[in-house]
Amino acid sequence: MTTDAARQLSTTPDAQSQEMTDGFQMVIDALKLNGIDTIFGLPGIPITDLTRRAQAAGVRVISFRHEQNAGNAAAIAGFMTQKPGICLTVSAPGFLNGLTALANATTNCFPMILVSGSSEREIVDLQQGDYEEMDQLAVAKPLCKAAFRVLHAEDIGVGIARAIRAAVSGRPGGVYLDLPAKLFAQTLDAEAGRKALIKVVDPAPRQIPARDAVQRALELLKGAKRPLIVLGKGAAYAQADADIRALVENTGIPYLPMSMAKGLLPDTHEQSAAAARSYVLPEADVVMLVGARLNWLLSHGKGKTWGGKDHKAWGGQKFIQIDISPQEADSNVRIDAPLVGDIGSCVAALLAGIGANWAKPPADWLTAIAERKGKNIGKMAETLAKNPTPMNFHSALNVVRDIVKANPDACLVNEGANALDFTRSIVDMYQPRKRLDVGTWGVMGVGMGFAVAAAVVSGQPVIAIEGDSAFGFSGMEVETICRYNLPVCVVIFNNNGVYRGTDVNPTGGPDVAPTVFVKGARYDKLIEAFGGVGVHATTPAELCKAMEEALRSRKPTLINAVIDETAGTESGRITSLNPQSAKKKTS
Ligand SMILES: Cc1ncc(C[n+]2csc(CCOP(=O)(O)OP(=O)(O)O)c2C)c(N)n1
Ligand SMILES: [Mg+2]
Repeated sequence: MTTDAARQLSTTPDAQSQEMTDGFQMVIDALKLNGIDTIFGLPGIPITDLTRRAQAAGVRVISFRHEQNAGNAAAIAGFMTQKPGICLTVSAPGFLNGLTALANATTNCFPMILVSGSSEREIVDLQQGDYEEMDQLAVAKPLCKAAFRVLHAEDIGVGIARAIRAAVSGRPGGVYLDLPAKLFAQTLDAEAGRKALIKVVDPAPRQIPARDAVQRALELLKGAKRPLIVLGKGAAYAQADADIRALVENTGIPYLPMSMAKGLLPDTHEQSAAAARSYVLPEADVVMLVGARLNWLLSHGKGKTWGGKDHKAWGGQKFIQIDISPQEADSNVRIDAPLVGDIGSCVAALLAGIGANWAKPPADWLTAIAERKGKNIGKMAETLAKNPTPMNFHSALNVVRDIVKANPDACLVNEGANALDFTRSIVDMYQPRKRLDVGTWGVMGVGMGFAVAAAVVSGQPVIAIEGDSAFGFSGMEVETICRYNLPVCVVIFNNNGVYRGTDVNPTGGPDVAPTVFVKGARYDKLIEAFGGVGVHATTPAELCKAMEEALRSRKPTLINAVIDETAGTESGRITSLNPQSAKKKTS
């Protein structure tokens, strides 16, 4: 502990008349006052003492090896708890390392606050070349929901209150808070400091939908012959689990969960139409979107996926869209009944209107879906039962699927291309907010940050299913996992590369193809360097044994699961997004 910190902590009530506080303490006090008990970060000038003193003050400080991973941890902690996750970094390069996570949080509507120390304003603004000089506020602004800078210690309370409100109110997102080095050292009378703090009252106020908008939505739903509900990540975030389930069950309408809404209702629910997705999207006549945006993940609500004649044509659906942002409707196609408000309030209002006597959807619609589902699930069961050598995605995921079923409390982190797509479609989730993945951007690198935060926030075991490429983006955090002794079981689906391991260099030169890694790499050895458990698994039986043991022991574990290097496809399920030149190949 620094002498400053020791002095601070040893201040007795008797000395209260001269009791002073400082910028460091004000930041810690402001966070604690607002129920923030964890900081994800990476120390260095000017925030090293802030990390020490936060820990001394009882805040849990999780120290990472790279700021991007700390940022991703903060973001997913925000998603899981509805409290803004805090990522703390040093200036310029540390800030920039955290910025990708901040931008990703904003894109995904995860509430987080990137708090970065910064260099001396006078020097930065005159561009005189300070240590880690950068106008961080200006850089952050276009990439987040709001950005603030605090110059005076007495404004720290306001700065943190504004950051919290911006992060969690309305549509949640990433917020940047710039704290210049000089701020931390400023002192002020402790009593004045205490009075300048703000405990934010009702940081995410409910937004009640208008009655006529609810009525319009209900009318549309009532007239539907082939209705469908789409549950998005926003619905999972809302923590309105019981009401959302009641909405689905009381109406009897089939539903599709988006990736991170899996488990909001158990994926095995009879009304889940996930296994008949390609049938229900084009066939539905009224679609109710609950916290789901019509972005690329839903093919923008148009094109062949939705029954349109070509990739730009609209299908015939009418849409009801529940969203907290009044600007979301009509972003891609016409929304016939926008319902603006927080998801909990909107769903509660709909439920009240639906009552007990709502007519279930026509039987022919439900039967047609059930038939497709049955057929597809049967086909998948056949594929999963095969036991090829080497192991492929399916035979490995058959194991993961059973392990997750037996451990429904565990969080499932997932990234990769094939490793992502196959896991999403094969592994059922049973509880809300347990599936944490690459989200709106399909970004690689969230894996270990998400895994650390999920373990810290939930106290439950975490299973991370990682493509070997995906893992590489955050792999050094296995040291963090070991250091904090977190119950994380990382499973690397090692197919020797990005998408597959079979590409060859067409020139015949010594460099391998751009998508190919060292063949037969032993990722399991990495975690052993830090005292964790490493396992090399080449069969489903070995994988099963290792995962069961990891979940039982709660020891940090990394399983190198060897997957057939020919098994994957280019970009997984989104091959079509790769640009194809119209130019004829000459060779
Ligand atoms: C930050 C970032 N960089 C690059 C990509 C492009 N990309 C998409 S998936 C992927 C890796 C796929 O390989 P792997 O994780 O091994 O999964 P596999 O398909 O082999 O199972 C990459 C590099 C991305 N999505 N995000
Ligand atoms: Mg791979």
